[in-house]
Parts: sequence; structure tokens; C-alpha cells
Amino acid sequence: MPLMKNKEKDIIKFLYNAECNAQEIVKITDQYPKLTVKEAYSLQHGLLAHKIYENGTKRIGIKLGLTSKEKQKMMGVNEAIYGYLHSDMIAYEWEPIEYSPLIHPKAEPEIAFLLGEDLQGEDVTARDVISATKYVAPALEIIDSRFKDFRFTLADVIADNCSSAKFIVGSRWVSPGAIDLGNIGMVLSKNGKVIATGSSAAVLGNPVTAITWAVHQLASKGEGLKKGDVVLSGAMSKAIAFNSNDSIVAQFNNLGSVSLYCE
Ligand code: OOG
Ligand code: MG
Repeated sequence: MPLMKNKEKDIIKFLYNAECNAQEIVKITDQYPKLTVKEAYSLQHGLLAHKIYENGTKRIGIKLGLTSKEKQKMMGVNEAIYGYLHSDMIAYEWEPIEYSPLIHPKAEPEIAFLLGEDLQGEDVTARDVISATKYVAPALEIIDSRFKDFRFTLADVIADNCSSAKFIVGSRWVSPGAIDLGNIGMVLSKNGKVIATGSSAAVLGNPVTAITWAVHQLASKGEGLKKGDVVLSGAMSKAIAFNSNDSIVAQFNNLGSVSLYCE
């Protein structure tokens, strides 16, 4: 039986309050083990509407998740996921990230795509994605699952807007035609020590492939990307946990670097 509307509202409030109070919660599937991926996306959409209503945030793009074969294997799935980026998730390199409003944050190196045109349709191709992209830029996504110990099922993480919390886009913006998007190397350091390396090839072979997939998913729901949207294309290495006083730097070949400091 599909989730009843009143149950949906309760779950959305449960997730929203966990985020507002920086308090981890039990998984939704502990109580609703039959929650489907389709219902989870509906919860995610409802959560976006709830946030827009409650705190006036705006939808400013999307983020992709589980784009590497490794992460998909870990979750026992063979598909990526997507969530919404909101205006109140934007953070800046020059402004410390506050630890206290977060639960157990992790940072992920990603490539951000900044769109210069709308992009919608089930027939959108990788070429269309590139031509609609005005710039690509280095980015750090801060994920902060609302679930206890960062453990969840696929349906849980989708409902929780794919663990989205904050993101930082670096200051070097490059035309997508100027670099080989499927072959960008990356070195991630924490407090001056290299902690992971990765490549944009880990993102479904090429982040453009991942974005094309997401555009098709959105199209099947009558949605699309808009001029000015930001798209975070998916983690290029494992996510790195951080705490107060930690600094993290991701350096990308041909794309400069982006950093965060947590206070
Ligand atoms: C889900 C979000 C994953 C990515 O880039 O793979 C994600 C999670 O691992 O908590 O944002
Ligand atoms: Mg991510």
C-alpha cells in the first residue's frame, strides 16, 4: 500500500526537524520497511516544498550521488540517485563552516556544472549537457546524513535529500570545452596530509554521463534544470569526515582547488 498523505507529512517533519536541531534520527525504513524508491523521491520533493514554505529557501539545482561503481556496490544498487540543492546550502571558501549546526559532516570533492541554458527532456544527450553548461568549477560537497551513524538504505537516503547539507564552489570557473571532463585527476588533503585521490572518470565514466542520466530522471517527472542552476556531479573519491578546526583542500588537474575550514 502506498504511503498515506498524513504519514508522508509526518516523515517530512521528522526529517526537517532532525536537520534543524542537528540531531540524528532512526531510519525511516525501521518504521516503514516497504518504503519504495518512488515513494522516497516523493518524500524528497515534499521535503523541498516544506523547506521553501518554512524558511524561504529556493531550489537552485541538483546534486548526484552514488555515481561511482564502488559506492553503488556498497549500497547493493546499480543506479545513481539525485537530490535538490537549496540556496541556504551555499557556503564560501572564505567563511568558516560552523560545526554546531551539523551532525557528523563529511566532505566530498566534486565538479560543479553551472548552467547557462535550461535543460529538460528525456532525449537530452551528453552533447546537450555540455552545450548548456556555461562553466565547470571545483567544488566540495558537505554531506550530513540525518540518520544515526550515517547508515541507511537506498530509500532512506533518497528521502533525506541524499544527505545534502552544504556545498562550496571554488573561484576558478572554466568553459567545459577547455578541459577533458572525463579525465580530471584530484588530490584531497585534510590538515595538510593527502587523504584520498580520485578522478572524474569515477563518476559514471564521465560526470557528463551522470548529469545526462539525472536530466532523464527529472524529465520523467516533468521537471528539468534551469539556466543558472548548479549541478554537483557526484563524489570523485570517498567522503572524508571532518571536525572543528579541520581544513580540507581538493586540488583538481586543470581546474584549480577549493577548500574549507571548519570552526
Ligand atoms: C549519499 C550521498 C552521496 C555522492 O556524491 O556520492 C553523494 C551518501 O553517501 O550519504 O553525495
Ligand atoms: Mg556528493
